[in-house]
Amino acid sequence: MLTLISATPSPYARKVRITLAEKNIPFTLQTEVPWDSTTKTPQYNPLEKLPVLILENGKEAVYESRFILEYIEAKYPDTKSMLPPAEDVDARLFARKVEVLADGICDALVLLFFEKQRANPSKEWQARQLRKVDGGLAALAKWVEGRDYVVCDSFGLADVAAGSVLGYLRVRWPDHPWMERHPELKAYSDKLEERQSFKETVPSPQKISDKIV
Ligand SMILES: N[C@@H](CCC(=O)N[C@@H](CS)C(=O)NCC(=O)O)C(=O)O
Repeated sequence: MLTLISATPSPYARKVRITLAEKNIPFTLQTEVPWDSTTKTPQYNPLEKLPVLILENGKEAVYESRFILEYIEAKYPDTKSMLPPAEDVDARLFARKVEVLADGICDALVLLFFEKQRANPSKEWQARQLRKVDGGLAALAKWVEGRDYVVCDSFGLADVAAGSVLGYLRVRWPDHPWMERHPELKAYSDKLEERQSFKETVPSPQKISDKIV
């Protein structure tokens, strides 16, 4: 059986959990805090980040959410595909572009989260990251306008990635005005959160016990 090292607030890990659930691939969920000294993450990923997908042999692992999703898509061809048909090259590339943008918003949010905890947070650095978040959300809002799913009118990779970052915003950034600014994005996210795979993976904060250096 596969094992996924995951953290409850992680939008990156949620992408993998949603995908495994949508594809009905069984796995053991191993919940950790990647910043704590007890995490097993460095044993499998020299970059010390989760999610990490430990393969069935229990020894090898793949990491980096984007690559894990690619791995699952390639290795489990008999499961529901998260990508448009192979002949629709542009739709496939667009789905991946949406994932790049959604992950980039997550990256900026994570940087902001940790900057806020520093003794003297840099206003300029925070403004720069917030610009990326707001610019990314505005682009996402245009793509989802009037649609239930971003690509090809069916649920797939782009929605996994977009839905994960929007769910992360709800939990970690409840004061961010994205829902008022982009009602279409809120409607899209609300609809996604009704799916079973999303209900099973609603993010929640975690307590970091060790000091991060
Ligand atoms: N680009 C990576 C980002 C993963 C990531 O930043 N994970 C965080 C948890 S949400 C982590 O493990 N951070 C620990 C660290 O950066 O050392 C992915 O998509 O998997």
